[in-house]
Amino acid sequence: MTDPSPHPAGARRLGPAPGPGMLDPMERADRGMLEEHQLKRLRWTLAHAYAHQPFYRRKCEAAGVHPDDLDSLSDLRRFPFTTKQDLRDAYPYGALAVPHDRVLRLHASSGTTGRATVAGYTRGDLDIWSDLVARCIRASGGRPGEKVHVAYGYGLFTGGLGAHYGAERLGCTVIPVSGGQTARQVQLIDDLRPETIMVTPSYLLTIADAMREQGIDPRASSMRTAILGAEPWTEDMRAEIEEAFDLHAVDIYGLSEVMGPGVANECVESKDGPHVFEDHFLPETVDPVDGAPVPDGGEGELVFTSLTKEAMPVVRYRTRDLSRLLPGTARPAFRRMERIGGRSDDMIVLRGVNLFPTQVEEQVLRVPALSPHFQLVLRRPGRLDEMTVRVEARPGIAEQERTRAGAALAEAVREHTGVGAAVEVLDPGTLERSTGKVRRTIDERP
Ligand code: DLL
Repeated sequence: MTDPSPHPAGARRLGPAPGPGMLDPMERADRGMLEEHQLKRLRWTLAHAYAHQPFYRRKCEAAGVHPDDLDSLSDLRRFPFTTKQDLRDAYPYGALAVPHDRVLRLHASSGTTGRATVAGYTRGDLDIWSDLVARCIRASGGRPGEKVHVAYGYGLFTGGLGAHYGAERLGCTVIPVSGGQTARQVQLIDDLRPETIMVTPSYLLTIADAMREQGIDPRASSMRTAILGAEPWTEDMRAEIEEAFDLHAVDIYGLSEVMGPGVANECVESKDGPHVFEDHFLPETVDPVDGAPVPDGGEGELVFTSLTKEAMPVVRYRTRDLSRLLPGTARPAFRRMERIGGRSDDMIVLRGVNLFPTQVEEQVLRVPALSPHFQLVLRRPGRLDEMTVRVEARPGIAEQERTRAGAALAEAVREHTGVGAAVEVLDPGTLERSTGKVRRTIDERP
């Protein structure tokens, strides 16, 4: 049997809400006011994309719709989607809707699932992006005057620079470390004493291990807030990280095609999934197979329409991220998105069963003798696919206990996912450590 979770869901420790005076007017608006605002901005976006994005205009013409056909927000579903393939076909500059001399910066998506897509930003876009990331840091518990350690990678990836300018905008001192050089990260955290860290959850675990190796207790660190995203993570991982560092771990979501980090962020006073910043991004959920609308509350692929972006507006962009839209709580006008369980691209299909690495993560974290460092290896030795979970034991776990933990994990994975998997329990420190977005699945199938 699986050991019971050491971190029962619902035991979340919540942080203090920002005072109403600290919020942007739109964070305090009511739904009616927000929707009025959205409709105005949506009209502008559709007209802008139609006039300046030739690929999107062609799609509209083929579908027989024109921006003037939009009378209400619900009319948006008559408009065609924008897909990753559309943006790839437009590579490098075909999706830009303003002249080059108005584009101040370019970023690119990681390109892990094919050719990269390029994103451009005008001065106005960069300004709004900074405002929104400042909003994220505030929602997470960060305050002006504090220090923010940025360990998201700087460069074409939107994580580093996106976090950086948002922290400056809020009035924080930024420590722009970028990813990698883990020993140095530890030293800088110890010396410069940041209150907040912005980093991928997997890399924060790497940092925790490195601290312990250097004889530093992560719980004694100055950090009180961790703003974690860019990859899927689970509620159990939140508990693991909060316990390891004695801080609040909060979820930040975004994607380069839509802007970068800051499309949605959790509020530390509720920790119940990121609120989508609907004054700038209109979310929908659709059936990932046929694109049919999925009503709020149902699971579907997230689709975003930008409402204010100038350089690269996106209309109904299919993210491939699976989630649900839920009513707002801490920011009542903004809908929340359920924590992303996975991207349709990361879904493993094993002997007919669909599985996301996060489902295995949940089970790993419920076995106390196992560390959160794991990898899934897929092979096809004969005719059938096989999956091996390679997971590290926590330090100081005896051989016998490891064997028991491996068996417990194998059983939990079978019970909760329907997939039979072999489990290899490895020595601590064996698996390659993440310094950015973690790669959980090694697919060696032909
Ligand atoms: O990862 C932007 C970002 C940077 C977000 C820093 C948060 C923090 P891309 O490289 O374009 O942009 O990758 C976007 O990463 O479609 C999701 O699949 C995944 N992702 C991002 N945030 C989360 C999250 C950045 N909080 C892709 N939870 C998205 C789960 C996330 N997945």
